[in-house]
Amino acid sequence: MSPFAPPTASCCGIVSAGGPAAIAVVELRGPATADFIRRHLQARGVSAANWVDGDVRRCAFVDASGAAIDDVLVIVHAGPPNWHINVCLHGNPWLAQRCAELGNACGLATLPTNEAAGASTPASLEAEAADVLPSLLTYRGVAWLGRQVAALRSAVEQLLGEPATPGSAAACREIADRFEIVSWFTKPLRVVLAGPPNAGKSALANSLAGRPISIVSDRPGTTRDWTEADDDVEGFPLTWIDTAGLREPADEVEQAGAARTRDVLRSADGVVVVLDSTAAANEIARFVRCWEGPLPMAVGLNKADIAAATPAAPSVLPGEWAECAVVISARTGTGLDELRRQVLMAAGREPDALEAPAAWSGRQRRLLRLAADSISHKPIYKNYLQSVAHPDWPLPPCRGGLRQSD
Ligand SMILES: Nc1nc2c(ncn2[C@@H]2O[C@H](COP(=O)(O)OP(=O)(O)OP(=O)(O)O)[C@@H](O)[C@H]2O)c(=O)[nH]1
Ligand SMILES: [Mg+2]
Repeated sequence: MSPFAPPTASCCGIVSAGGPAAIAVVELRGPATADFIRRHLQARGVSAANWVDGDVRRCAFVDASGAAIDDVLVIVHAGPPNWHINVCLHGNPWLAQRCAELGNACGLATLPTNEAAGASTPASLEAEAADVLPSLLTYRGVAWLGRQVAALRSAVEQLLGEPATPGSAAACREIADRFEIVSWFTKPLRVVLAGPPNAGKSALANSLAGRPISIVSDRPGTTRDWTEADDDVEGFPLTWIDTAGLREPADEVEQAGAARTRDVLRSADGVVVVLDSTAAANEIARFVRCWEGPLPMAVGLNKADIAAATPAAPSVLPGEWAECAVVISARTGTGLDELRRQVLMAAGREPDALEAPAAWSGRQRRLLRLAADSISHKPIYKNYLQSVAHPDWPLPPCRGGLRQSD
């Protein structure tokens, strides 16, 4: 079926693969979807009567009595009267099953099995998005991908309507390169909290995680092994890793703890250095001098609640550390949001990039790069571009063994 052909009957089914995942996706199509929306989706914000193609809407998913079942995101691929929506639920298989059953009860037949989860070649951008949705870890990721279906299609249509120029090739490459954004939502950013003993790393880890993951004590050398906690920072998944303090080890166990900290530092995406801003300036300077890790994403000047009005720490930090220093208190929570923002910025999680069209599958990325490389052969360029937006489009003459399933 062409991705643009109106559905002939109302149907629904689970289109995400079975098994554990962050998100489960149920697809509903056809006029009877209106009944499902009326009975089972309570929009938070714009009412369903005003939804338009390309919208991503947050709703309460409720049963027939109005009792809440889940908090969901609805991607509107097509509005009334021939609705086509994806309901993105938390990845519990029971929730997806319940959603599909309630769809059936509203007169939506079960989707033909070849269109349900596991079909190897996506027939449309919508189906290709449904393949990726379950691996996204936050609703911000789901909302981003939901909007991308319309954004990618319209970017491709715009390129097809313009003369093929070097600027068009550059635009194709930019869209292809934004494929990286998928990993922002599928792989949590791993950020180590490192610093001298007693700086407040564990207290900070607990505050950031919102629950006690590490023992806090005024005895230096308390943390011996690393612990980690998942966080959702403005919709970006992130894992904080609390580590043993770094100093000349007092004993063998502490030495082993410091060695583990160095191992974790090597495999992480970045580090936040935590310093006790009430410590003597020469102690802080000595720690900075001996630091062998990467340039910090942020420096947390901790214990602001008891620090002097003008603590010594900032004045002894090298320029690059001072630039990313944030005054914080793990105890009161002061400065923690700013610290989180600083980390996101250092990791290049640019909210503006989410507004631009992006490839979200390896197939799309490869075709966009092939289109850019073929810019001087207009028919081939256009054929590759058509294939980006229409996965079932007959492929252009093969270069480099591109298969339908790539
Ligand atoms: N006033 C104040 N005290 C803090 C703050 N953060 C931590 N502390 C105290 O500082 C001491 C050390 O805190 P920890 O979190 O255990 O320090 P750590 O850096 O994990 O220490 P090690 O595990 O030994 O490396 C404890 O007594 C905490 O209560 C803060 O923001 N303000
Ligand atoms: Mg600790």
